[in-house]
Amino acid sequence: MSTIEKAAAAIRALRPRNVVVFTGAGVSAESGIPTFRGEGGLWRNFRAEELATPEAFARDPALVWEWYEWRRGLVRAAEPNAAHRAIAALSGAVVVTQNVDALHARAGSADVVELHGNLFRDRCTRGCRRGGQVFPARRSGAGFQTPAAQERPDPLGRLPRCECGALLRPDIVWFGEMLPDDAVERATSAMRGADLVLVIGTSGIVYPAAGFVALCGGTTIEINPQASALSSRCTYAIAATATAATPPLVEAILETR
Ligand code: BV8
Ligand code: ZN
Repeated sequence: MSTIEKAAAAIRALRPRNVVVFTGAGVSAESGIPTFRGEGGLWRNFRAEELATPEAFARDPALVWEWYEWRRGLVRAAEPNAAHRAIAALSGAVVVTQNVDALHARAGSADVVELHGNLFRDRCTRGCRRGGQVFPARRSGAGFQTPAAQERPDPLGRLPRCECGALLRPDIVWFGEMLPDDAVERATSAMRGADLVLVIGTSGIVYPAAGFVALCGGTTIEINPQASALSSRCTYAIAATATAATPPLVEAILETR
């Protein structure tokens, strides 16, 4: 019996009522979005840890904006894959994602907790929040293009600014920054109440996100072609890709409803 079949049998026996799907960059890999630490994980020869920091933005906001606009272009050109779509078929499930690509929402998942923010939202560096909302994603299409570094006559003058005059920044959690309180609360309560957590496509390296999985007292099933820092703590570790293993596990969950 394969590990997928064993895990599916366990799901049928469990008849889970509170399902959480915890995802990392690997769930979007088959949509063509490079992961952070896998092969091809270099983002246009930058590492996330070099640019996804407040210090990098303070040092060279135009470079950081250029990097995020490049990533926005990648994600806009991508489509949710069979794993995102299978997860979206799990009505009532809470998706707790480390990803900022919004592909779960585009696939139709209704209850998504974005631990690390959203690539397509901006926010004011001075903290303006009209009505408690962050600024909506700016115009679609080409989005914000910075000129190449050497042509930046007045980079700050060409960067997106809030109406208060301060720079806008991507509404994303950078390294060294706290996760949004509401996301932490929602993820904590979902994990604590879960009788089944699918852990899909994460190396389990980044904290505090990776620590949420340990809050689940129920069955945890990992899907990852490589062993991760979470594999040994999961009830089942399925060495397969997200699009190969997620649909059969979702089917087993739906059969129990
Ligand atoms: C915090 C948004 C504390 C950015 C991200 C030193 C200095 C500063 C901080 C630290 C430090 N040491 C440790 C820390 C803490 C740090 C951290 O954990 N660092 C790691 C690198 C060690 N964490 C933080 O900084 C967090 N904040 O700690 O604040 C604090 C305390 C007090 C006061 C103030 C602050 C904030 C972390 C959030 C960072 N932002 N994203 C952006 O996207 O630009 S994290 C980034 O990594 C992404 O969100 C990504 O999702 C996430 C986690 O990575 P994974 O998703 O797991 O991706 P990865 O590439 O690693 O793995 C992919 C997996 O998929 C692999 O296992 C692969 O095998 C698998 N895979 C591949 N293909 C497939 C597949 N699986 C299935 N199917 C496939 N086809
Ligand atoms: Zn402002």
